[in-house]
Parts: sequence; structure tokens; C-alpha cells
Amino acid sequence: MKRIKIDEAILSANDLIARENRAIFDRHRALVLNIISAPGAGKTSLIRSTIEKLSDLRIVVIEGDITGSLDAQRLEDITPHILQINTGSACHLDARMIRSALDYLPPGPIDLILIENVGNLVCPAEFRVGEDHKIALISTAEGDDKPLKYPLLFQLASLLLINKIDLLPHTDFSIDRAIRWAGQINPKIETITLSCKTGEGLERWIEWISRHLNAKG
Ligand SMILES: Nc1nc2c(ncn2[C@@H]2O[C@H](COP(=O)(O)OP(=O)(O)O)[C@@H](O)[C@H]2O)c(=O)[nH]1
Ligand SMILES: [Mg+2]
Repeated sequence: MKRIKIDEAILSANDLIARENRAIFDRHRALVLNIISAPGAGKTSLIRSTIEKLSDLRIVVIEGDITGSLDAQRLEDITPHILQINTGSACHLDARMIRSALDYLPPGPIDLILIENVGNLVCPAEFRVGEDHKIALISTAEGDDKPLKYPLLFQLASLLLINKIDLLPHTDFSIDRAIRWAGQINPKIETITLSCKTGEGLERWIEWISRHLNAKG
């Protein structure tokens, strides 16, 4: 008798669909960023600022929520290209969910696809969806120990964004500690500190995106 470990089976099935997603993304020549954070760290705010700053690019947003479409509604005035996925009880987006949204991509080239994953630092990191990069977003309001407590995300992410630096005077968050701990888990991770509220640091995030768009050609 062979006992199948369900988790492994689910994950490898997920990875097969992630590969299909990747092929679809490649046909559109899109750079795909999977943005992962705890609830309230600033994913929707970041996406809004990004669309505003990169208004000459063709950008599609995929919104993942357990229920409802409040975040999509917050973006509707600046882009028509929003695909909403409701995960039901699932605390993450998986490759199959993303695959079902890709039938609704606008035709032709797309520069950038921004995926707002379900707010959670654990499960979203476990599921590849065919993205180019996972972006780990934390905010100064939630403590600087997140890299140590949720290492998988920081191990897999290409970039750590530390948002809400405007709140630093009111918190005990240490940027140095957060960067050091993230670096211990993933020496290759880059870090950008920013505030979606004041706009400080956003230009470095935009430069990071431009660099990766150029690298894709
Ligand atoms: N002070 C401050 N508030 C922010 C910043 N970025 C986002 N917020 C606020 O934090 C709350 C949650 O942001 P949201 O983008 O909805 O986070 P999400 O749940 O990760 O999508 C909202 O009230 C935002 O206005 C920031 O840089 N500074
Ligand atoms: Mg949001």
C-alpha cells in the first residue's frame, strides 16, 4: 500500500498549474508580482500608488479576497483592469484560482500584473502561482519580528517592502533589525522602505519595477 501525503500531492498539482499560468503570462510578456502581507500592511494602497506612478504602462490587478470586492472598488476609478477572485474559506490564492482568472485577461501585451494575495503571512507563501517574484510587505505598525516568525515568505521573496515609515516615530519598529533578520533568512533579499501615505520611498519601488521590466526585455 502506498500512502499519499495529501499536502505534497496538492502542492505538486499546484505547481503544474503554476507552470501553465507562467506560459500564459509569458504570452502576454507580463512581469508578475505576487504581493503578500498581513491584513492592513498596505497592499491595496501600494497597488494604487503603483498604478498612479506607472500610468503609461499596461497594468492588470488580480485581487484575492476571502469574500467581497472592497479593495477592487478602491481601484476602479484608476484602472478598468481588475480581476476579482473570492477564495471562499481559503486563506491564500493558489495556481488554480489564478488560472481561472487568466481567461479574462485583456488581449495583447501586458507590462505588469500585480496580484494582491489574501492578507496573511503564512499560506500565501506556500503556493506558487506562476509569478516572477513574491514581494513581502510589512509595515512599521506590526512589529519588526515578522521575518523571524514567518520565515518561508522572506526566504522566497525577492523584495522586502517596509511600509508606513511615516509612523516610525510612534512605534518601536527597528528598520535595522527587520533588515538584519530578513537577511539572515534570505541573504539575497532586497529591501525598500516607503510610505504609501506620504509617497516617501515610492520612487525606489518604481525603479525596482522598471529594472525588472527591463530585465524581461
Ligand atoms: N500611516 C500610514 N497608513 C497607511 C500607509 N499605507 C497604507 N496605510 C493605511 O493602512 C490601512 C490599510 O491599508 P490597505 O492598503 O488597505 O492594506 P491591505 O489590507 O494590505 O490592502 C489603510 O487605512 C491605509 O490608508 C502608510 O504608508 N502610512
Ligand atoms: Mg487590500
